[in-house]
Amino acid sequence: MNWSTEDVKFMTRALDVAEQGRGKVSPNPLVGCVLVKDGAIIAEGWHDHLGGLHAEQMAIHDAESKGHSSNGAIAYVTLEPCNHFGRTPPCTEALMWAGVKEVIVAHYDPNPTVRGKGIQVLQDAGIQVRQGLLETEAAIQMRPFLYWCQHRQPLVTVKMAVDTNGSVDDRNQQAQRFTSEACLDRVHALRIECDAILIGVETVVRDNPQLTVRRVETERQPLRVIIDPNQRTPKDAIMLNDGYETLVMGEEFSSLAALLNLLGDKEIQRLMVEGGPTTVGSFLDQGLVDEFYLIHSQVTHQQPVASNIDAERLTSAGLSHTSTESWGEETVHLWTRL
Ligand code: AOF
Ligand code: ZN
Repeated sequence: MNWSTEDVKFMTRALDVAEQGRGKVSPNPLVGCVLVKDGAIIAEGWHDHLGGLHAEQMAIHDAESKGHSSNGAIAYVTLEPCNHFGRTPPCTEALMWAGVKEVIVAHYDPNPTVRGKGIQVLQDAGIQVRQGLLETEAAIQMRPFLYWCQHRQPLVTVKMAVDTNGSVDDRNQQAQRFTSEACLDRVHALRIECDAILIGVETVVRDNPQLTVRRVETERQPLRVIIDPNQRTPKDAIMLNDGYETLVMGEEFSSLAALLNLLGDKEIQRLMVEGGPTTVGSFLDQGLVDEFYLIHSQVTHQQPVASNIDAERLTSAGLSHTSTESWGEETVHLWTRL
């Protein structure tokens, strides 16, 4: 397909506006839409939060509220318009009703209730449809949704912080944080993009963590999951008493694949593993990690607890080093399954 620089510009904008829903739409994908007439954007919309309008419908409303007619417009949408009655009525009908003459789609919708039908219905109604513009970019943006549609399990993201020698903790002192405030902000921003956060019972016993999102504004908290085969979670653990949901998984879930299936059934599309070396090691050794954020702190522990994570172990778990970022004072290496 030949795409003009104008096409690329408008779809890039649709991808940009979709970002406004980040952390709020799961288990739906991030979706953006712009309406273009005479070479100019007349309206924009995005899927803002779960239960809110779909991107196309918000864009059509936006045009109306600005006094523009959508009749004869071209719609650039990052996801194939839906053709089903879900939490909202079908976007295909909204586009037809609005008189849109052409729809340009970045990525098809792999949701079985929608698959392929959205584009077909629009074409049957005489609307021109082209698909595939910035498809890779859209796939990256909605990766957890696409992953879950395909596997019915969550994408697994690990976060682990290590000191200058690769240690995760200091036996010398009470458990405490050893990364910067700015780094912690980034961790909370990552948490809100995940539907669930998992740790092993060791971490609960030693740190008694909250595992909530506190440093970024949010209306929902990720589900918390503790792997606890021998029922060692203290009854007074914060996570069991703060009013937010926590699942304690017993020995029947020592097979992690079964646990991932269960979370997939609960529409958990992205799981963050924040556990210690044992929990993280099990996920790695079973080849279940899709992304690994390895945070390098500048601190040196007195009595180190080895993470046992190095390039060789990550590589044998099927991961490749894809980027290096700065999170406050820390250097973060991202490893992903390609
Ligand atoms: C669109 N535009 O902005 C989004 C779509 O149950 P619902 O109504 O929330 O629909 C959810 C499904 O619709 C979701 O799984 C995905 O297939 C599609 N999302 N479709 O046309 C949008 N967010
Ligand atoms: Zn829709």
